[in-house]
Amino acid sequence: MIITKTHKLPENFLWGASTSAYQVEGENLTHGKGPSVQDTKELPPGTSGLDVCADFYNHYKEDIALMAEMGFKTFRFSVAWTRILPQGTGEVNPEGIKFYSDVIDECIRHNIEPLVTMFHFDLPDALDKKGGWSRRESVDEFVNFARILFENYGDRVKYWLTINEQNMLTLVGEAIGTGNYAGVENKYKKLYQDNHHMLLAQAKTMKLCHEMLPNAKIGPAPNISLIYPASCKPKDVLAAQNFNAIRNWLYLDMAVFGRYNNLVWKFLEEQDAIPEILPGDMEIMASGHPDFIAFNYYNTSTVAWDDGLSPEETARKADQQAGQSEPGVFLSVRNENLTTTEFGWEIDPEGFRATFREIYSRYHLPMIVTENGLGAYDKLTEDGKVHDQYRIEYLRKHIEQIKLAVSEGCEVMGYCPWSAIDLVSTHEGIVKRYGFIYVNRDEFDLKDLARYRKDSFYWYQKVIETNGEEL
Ligand code: BGP
Repeated sequence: MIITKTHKLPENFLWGASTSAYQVEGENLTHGKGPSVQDTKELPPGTSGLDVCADFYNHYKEDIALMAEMGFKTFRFSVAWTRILPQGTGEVNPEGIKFYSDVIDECIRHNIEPLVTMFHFDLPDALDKKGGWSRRESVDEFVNFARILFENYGDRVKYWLTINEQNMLTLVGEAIGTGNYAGVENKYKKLYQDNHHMLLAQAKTMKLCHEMLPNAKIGPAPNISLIYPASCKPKDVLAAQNFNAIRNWLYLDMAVFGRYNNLVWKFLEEQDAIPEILPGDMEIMASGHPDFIAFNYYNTSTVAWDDGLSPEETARKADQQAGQSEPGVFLSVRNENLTTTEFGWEIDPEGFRATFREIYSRYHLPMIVTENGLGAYDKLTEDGKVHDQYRIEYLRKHIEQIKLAVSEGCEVMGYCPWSAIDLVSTHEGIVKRYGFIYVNRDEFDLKDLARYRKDSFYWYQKVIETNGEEL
């Protein structure tokens, strides 16, 4: 299909950007906040702890003012569960309730719509120690937390996201710092039982949101990206379908249709990992109904059929970065058509458009992008500038593809790249920067934490001002 004319983005398009609590706030064990698994995990080597991060906790007014200066229509941030409930359940921390209330008020004062993620990788440590999501009780623990959020912020927050990247928690939880499988006999059995509980918690929360806040909208926020077959060999296509189901469709089929994806079910049968499903569970799953699909997109993946190569050959072909291969199901390979970031992440704007098309044709719900962006070692010049042309290029190419997807009939509500401001990366410390706003600190030297506008800040300001016409 040749597109000669792109459509304009909708007038009320939600331009903004994203952060998450544990990566941006700092003050991680003060002001009444309890530890989450992010605070107790072993830090990736060479990276600083989470006690300061970007110090958003103390700079939120300045930071939101800068977002307003860029013209943000929305700001996606997450609530730290343990700032609200230090133990995950039980006693509420009034200071935590007040902090997010103030953040929300500050957004509204600047006409920025708060887009709130309830859970972004930071399970309360107290609950984790009891077994985390493996326990049935975790479902209602989450719903209890959600109810507190709806009660306290539902008068002002219209857009809610349930769980950030539940698929990544399931697929690569160890790398995120949330998975501990020591002594677990069948890792898949545990992972997909945890996953079942998260899916139940999400469905119940979406239902509760609609009951308590009839004017609010809520959706899941997985990381969705299309999987390509390594070649047009029919078996490679089957392998790509396998991984698409395991990585992507399991999560959205359940959120939208309330049913297990059949390819995933087969995979779980083969792994002896069918989760325990209690009577009534599938009715709960079917009662959720998201209003939209939020998704994070960084890059596509490419897979081949696993044809029983020798271990050496498999290692040669396997994608070192993602390392996501499943014997007999799919084998990840590098896509030689794509360039990579300086951190080795493939860059694929057209895959972004393909992902929109695929999600929309499967689910027919409005979509909002809640993460997309490029991590780099940005440098602050002596006169306080950051020339991040590479980031501008990356974002421009991705926004062009949103416009094409919209012109093809995909409903897109908004775009929130990662990240609004520099923050601590999940794996690579604070020196891997994503923000439009530079935070003056190094990995271990906190400097003065002053904020500087990067070149991308001024560029994005223009993009928003022209509703994406000027890229
Ligand atoms: C996503 C997470 C974010 C963020 C981002 C970038 O998976 O939702 O929290 O960390 O990836 O990844 P990284 O920080 O590893 O560069």
